[in-house]
Amino acid sequence: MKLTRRLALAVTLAAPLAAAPAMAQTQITVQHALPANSHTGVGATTFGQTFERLTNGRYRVVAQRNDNEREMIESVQIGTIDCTFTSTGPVGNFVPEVRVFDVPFLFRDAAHARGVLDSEIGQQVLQRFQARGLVGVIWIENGFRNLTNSRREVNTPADMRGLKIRTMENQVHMRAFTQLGALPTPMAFSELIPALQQGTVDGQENPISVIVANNINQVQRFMTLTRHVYSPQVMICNPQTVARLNAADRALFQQAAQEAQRANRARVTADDESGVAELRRRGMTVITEVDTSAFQQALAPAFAEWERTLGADLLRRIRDWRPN
Ligand code: EAX
Repeated sequence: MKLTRRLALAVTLAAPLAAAPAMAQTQITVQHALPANSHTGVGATTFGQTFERLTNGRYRVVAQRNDNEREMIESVQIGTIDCTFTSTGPVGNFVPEVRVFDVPFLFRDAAHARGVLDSEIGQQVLQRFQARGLVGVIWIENGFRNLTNSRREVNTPADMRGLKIRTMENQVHMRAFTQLGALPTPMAFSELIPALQQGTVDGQENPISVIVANNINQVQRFMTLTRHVYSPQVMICNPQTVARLNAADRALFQQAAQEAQRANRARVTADDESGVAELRRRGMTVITEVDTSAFQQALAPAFAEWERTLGADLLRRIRDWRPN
């Protein structure tokens, strides 16, 4: 067949496709710090799948991993990525009001924490993101943080003396570990595993979900179920990303974020239920009977400081919060 006829035939065959208007598809990029198969990855992918479904494919959500949370927040602020799911670890350096949730032993259990964050207390803190060029969309969850180290069993605060502990770049956490006699060493999550492998630090602290998902048991021998801090995560977006949504799509966006919160929290609950047995199966020594009151007593001077710097009334309201 002559070339001219082949081209003519090709154009004819393509015509119906060319006539159908190509469906415009807007891409939204979401970054998070952990593997896809983790409580954070589940949150991000659930958000993406739900928002794409609810908008009939008018939006495409691309979930990417970036294990430097401060970097992700900066990228959202300047608009190089649309959204991030991040722990509140570094967030207090951008939105100081968030630090109140980082106070050790503040929450009785996950239900208490989730209730406070979803209540007007948590919503008022989300509103503070706007003044910092960010949109706090919804609270999700990292979980209760536990101590691990490669040196020795830690049963009491005295056992922590002299341990070099990696912390997030979080002033409240650093103050707490200093008060306990440890040597806090702040760094991004991306630097953690190499620092543990090289012995730059002796230990770290993270929720069971993070420890299991990142095989931190491979570089840490001991874990003490201190549950010393409840670690929120938060979905943060660039204001332009949200402003470009019309009212109907913004409602769908929020609905997808709520779906992500549900999936993320369910995964943390499941990880907490199975994580100790899993980490012991992997060879970790896990101490579960912990005298947390001893740790709380050792932190008394720091608590007095946080009452002054983070607000005694707000801390009391959080501690006293009960479901209706
Ligand atoms: O967000 O940096 C941390 O220890 C965080 O808990 C981790 O990146 C999960």
